[in-house]
Amino acid sequence: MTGKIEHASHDEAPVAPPTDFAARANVTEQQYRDMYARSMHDPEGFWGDTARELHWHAPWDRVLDWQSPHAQWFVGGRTNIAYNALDRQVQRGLGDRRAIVWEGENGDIRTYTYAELLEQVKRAANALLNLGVVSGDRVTLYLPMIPEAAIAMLACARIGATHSVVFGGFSVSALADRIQNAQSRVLITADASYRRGTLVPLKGNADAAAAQAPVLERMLVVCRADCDAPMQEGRDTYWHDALAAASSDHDAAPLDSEHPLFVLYTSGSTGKPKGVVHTTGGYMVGTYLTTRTVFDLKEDDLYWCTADVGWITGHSYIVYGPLLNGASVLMYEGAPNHPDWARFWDITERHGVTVLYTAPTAIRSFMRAGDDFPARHDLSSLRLLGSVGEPINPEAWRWYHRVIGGGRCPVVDTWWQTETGSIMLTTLPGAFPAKPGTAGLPMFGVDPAIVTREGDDVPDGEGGLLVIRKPWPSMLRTVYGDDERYVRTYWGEIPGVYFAGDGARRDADGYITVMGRVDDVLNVSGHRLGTSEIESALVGHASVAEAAVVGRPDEVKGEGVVAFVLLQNGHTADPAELRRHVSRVIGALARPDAIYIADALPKTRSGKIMRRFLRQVAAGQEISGDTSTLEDPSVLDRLAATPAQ
Ligand code: 6R9
Repeated sequence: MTGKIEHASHDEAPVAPPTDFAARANVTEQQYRDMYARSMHDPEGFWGDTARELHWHAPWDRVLDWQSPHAQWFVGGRTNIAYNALDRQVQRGLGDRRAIVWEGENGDIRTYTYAELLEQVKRAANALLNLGVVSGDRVTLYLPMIPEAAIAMLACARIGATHSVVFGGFSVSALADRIQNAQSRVLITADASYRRGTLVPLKGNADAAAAQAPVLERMLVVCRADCDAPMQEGRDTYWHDALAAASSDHDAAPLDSEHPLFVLYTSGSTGKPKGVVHTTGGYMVGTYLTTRTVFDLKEDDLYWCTADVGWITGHSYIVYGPLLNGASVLMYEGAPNHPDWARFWDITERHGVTVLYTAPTAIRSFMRAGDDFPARHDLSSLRLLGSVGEPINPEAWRWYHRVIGGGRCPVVDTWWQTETGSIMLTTLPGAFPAKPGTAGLPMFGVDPAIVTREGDDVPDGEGGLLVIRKPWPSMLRTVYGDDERYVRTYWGEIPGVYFAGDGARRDADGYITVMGRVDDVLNVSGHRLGTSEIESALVGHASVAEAAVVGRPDEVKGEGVVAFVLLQNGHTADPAELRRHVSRVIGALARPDAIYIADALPKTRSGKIMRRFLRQVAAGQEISGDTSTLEDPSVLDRLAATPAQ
């Protein structure tokens, strides 16, 4: 599938929220305008008041200390995000409310109330302490979508251990790299996970990663499936044994507001994935406020975000933001098409999901599978829909709105990034009409601009680079172990402002349409992948001399991975083996969709690969543009005649 995705144009008809939705909305148009204006002219007052809605063990001295590009929020304050997510809810009388309703792919169902979740988290916190984990240590999590993932994150947060969650789809070597980079002595994993009816052997991967990560000392192993993974004496302990042996008494550690809460690795345009560092207080306040306002949460909602906890969306909008608001969260372990494409709609109907937050790539898959699947289910419990991960094309937006939302649910298209920690742009559901394909207005405290590479403003309606001009509470603080990379990557490209790689334009109403990455980062099914990572995986194979990777439009995945490969002398092409190799090195999500075995790459005289031309070849387009800077323009004709494999 290489169909071109239709992108948002200026003339999409706005879709107003239904009047009854708007009448009950947590934020009205006027409230948004007042709150936003205050967040711009009095940020310290605005954020101080918001933060005071949560519990602080000790008050802050200053709301913001901005030594550009380093921010500290709620300086000197002490708090604990797990305390705010759990103990505070129980104290507010919400102990019996459902915190997590979990459904396994195989049909298992477990429910935790806030009181039950708190008890589990306290035991897990003590279990970690019993392993010798202390505040400031990094703990790596490599887990399926099971409640223990949230419990483990919150347990780390409770004792001040910094969690590093690695997506369960990542390979052994990607896991080992992250364990080693974070210098993490403890890994929490599971025996296996259900995915499309088969068992994914997480513990086997964890064992293999441990062999490549000498820093690792201990493993806690959740028994999700059959519990028959081999356990290494002295190193591995079953989670259930460790929790049973641990006390259920634990006081949350009063942590400095800037204490590192987690590291989350994400791809950039160069080098290895970066460990994005988020801290405690600012991230807590940012996810708390955005969850309440964007998802319009009410007491009786059952909120479902279909992301994986291995990504930022899972951190901010499955675990922290919803629990900080006392929400009931649905969590699902498995694939959207198991046993068939109606699984999400079956879950929605049976559990009565009211707010659904998913990704454009999933929506496009549902569209292709056909309207019959949602039609088999009663989706009338839904009242609000959300989208995240990549630009949503208007056609998919309208389908989501009409077929899933029955035409009555607002759709919030939310733009943000691992680095931003919380939602930055969206159209608040009861406050403004939405424009299909357009994220919309800035969230509180967010000061966006569309600029040129030199930092000059671009007129409304024209494309440019999306930057943020002021610090915000949930912004990343640094790159783990490499602050210089933080400064250079995010604040050095366009001096004085935050830039993380997206192109966008703004219309006359101030709505911002994010058009996608302008750097060498691909967005494949909503997952970020650096082309350089895939290239270095490919050149790591004995048969490959050189590789260049680009994206091509893909009807379902948004972008597909296309690799141009030059072979070493004497080697023959084996595209299937190269795909397996990329899966082994990074994970199946990075596997190339098409491979071109080339005899040369289009390079400038200074040796720089001109990816622009490779993108044209990959998309099956005519070569266009100035080829005179190429050392050997005939390379392009030969490439265009090369079959993709
Ligand atoms: C939350 C998340 C971030 C990149 C980002 C952009 C793309 C995410 C989007 C969107 C257009 C949206 N992106 N949401 N583009 N509209 N609503 O996805 O974080 O994995 O770090 O990816 O995803 O390109 O720069 P992350």
